[in-house]
Amino acid sequence: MNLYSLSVFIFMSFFIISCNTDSGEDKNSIVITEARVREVPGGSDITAGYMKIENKTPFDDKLLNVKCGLSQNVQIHETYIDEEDIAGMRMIKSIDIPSGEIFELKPSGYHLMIMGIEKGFNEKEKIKCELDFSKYGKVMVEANITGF
Ligand SMILES: [Cu+2]
Repeated sequence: MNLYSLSVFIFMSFFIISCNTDSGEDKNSIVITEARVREVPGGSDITAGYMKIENKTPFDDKLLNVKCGLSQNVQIHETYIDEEDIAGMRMIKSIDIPSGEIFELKPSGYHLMIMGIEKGFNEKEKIKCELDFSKYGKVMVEANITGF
């Protein structure tokens, strides 16, 4: 059993609160809603980010890369269950987002792993993130900070 993965998984399982962020209704665009980052508990330099990504463009696209304020190191993670029913998570290179579909990054599923956070932040702040898509290019989003 990977204790680290398990503890992070349990830790994230408690995080089920979501907040709304600004949403665009533009046709032919990629629309991000409910972007949020979990507040960092004392002593930790790692947290998770979640959001909904709606591909309103006529082409299938791919999320390739994410950058966020406060951290130089953001990974796209998936959660998996192994043969022994143990949950873990691992980095993946990209997420396919077909035209017309909504892909949700959520607790216990796909998520952003924001690592190496340089300082703590609290719920009054917002975190700017930049998402880079294969065809659509870059999308800026402001993520709310949420607590437990
Ligand atoms: Cu992760």
